[in-house]
Amino acid sequence: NPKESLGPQINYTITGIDAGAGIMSTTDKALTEYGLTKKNWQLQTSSTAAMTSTLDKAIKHKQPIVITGWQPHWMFTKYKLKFLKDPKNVYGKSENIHTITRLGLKKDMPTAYTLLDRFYWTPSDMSQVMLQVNGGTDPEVAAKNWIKKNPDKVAKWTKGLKPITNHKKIKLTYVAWDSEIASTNVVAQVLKQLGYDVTIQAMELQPVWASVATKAADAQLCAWLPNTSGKYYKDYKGQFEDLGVNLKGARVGLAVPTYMTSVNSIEDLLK
Ligand code: PBE
Repeated sequence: NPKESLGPQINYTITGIDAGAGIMSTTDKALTEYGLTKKNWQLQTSSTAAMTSTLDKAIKHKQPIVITGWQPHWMFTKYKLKFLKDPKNVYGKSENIHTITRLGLKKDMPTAYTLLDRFYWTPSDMSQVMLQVNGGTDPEVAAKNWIKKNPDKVAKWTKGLKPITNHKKIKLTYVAWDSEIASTNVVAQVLKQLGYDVTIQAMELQPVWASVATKAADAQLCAWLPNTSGKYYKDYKGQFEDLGVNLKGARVGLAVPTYMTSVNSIEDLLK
């Protein structure tokens, strides 16, 4: 019944993802700033896989659901979703993903540093890898496929770089989100082509930042800025090098299926 208010229909619950994600702390902030906490709204912690499976079920039955959503992600390709308007601008308008390295990498591994510095792709590039992985392709294979299909882009990143000959070890840390699985695997493959002995290790977001700050890892590609990873950017300032944007035009917010025609703004959750 579209006239019935939304809260009771979905138990005043926003379906979220892993607790460590930036989008979860931003959503906690949104709940407070929009006065939703006072109205008993809550954010449910789960995982991306659990959230998208709950979303899939809701959409099959055309039931209402509010999720923590972001782009680029295959959820926006697979389902008709819309971001809720955010008049208080809690999530920020749009975000870029940055490449972050440990201090001293430029001197220690100039070839890897140059590659990391040049690595840049579009949401559509990233989506091509994500969709393969979502379809069941192993991430390493999906990364290799993308590299094979995009030799011109890869050649721009590696222009003038000679493969190293001493098989230096390099380690990238990442959070196992679809977007970062895609970027980290692609960069890892290109570093391998450049002769590096590459390790990638998945962990939560805070340990990813800590690993680079303590030089336990060499680089990470998970920095959604200025908002989503903003807390860690501030906390670890001075203990990493920001190589700038590797993807432009990401977006984070609350999202609902487009059939929820009367819910268009976060403020509509109060109705
Ligand atoms: N995300 C996807 C991450 C960044 C990448 C939006 C789930 C987050 O920190 O919330």
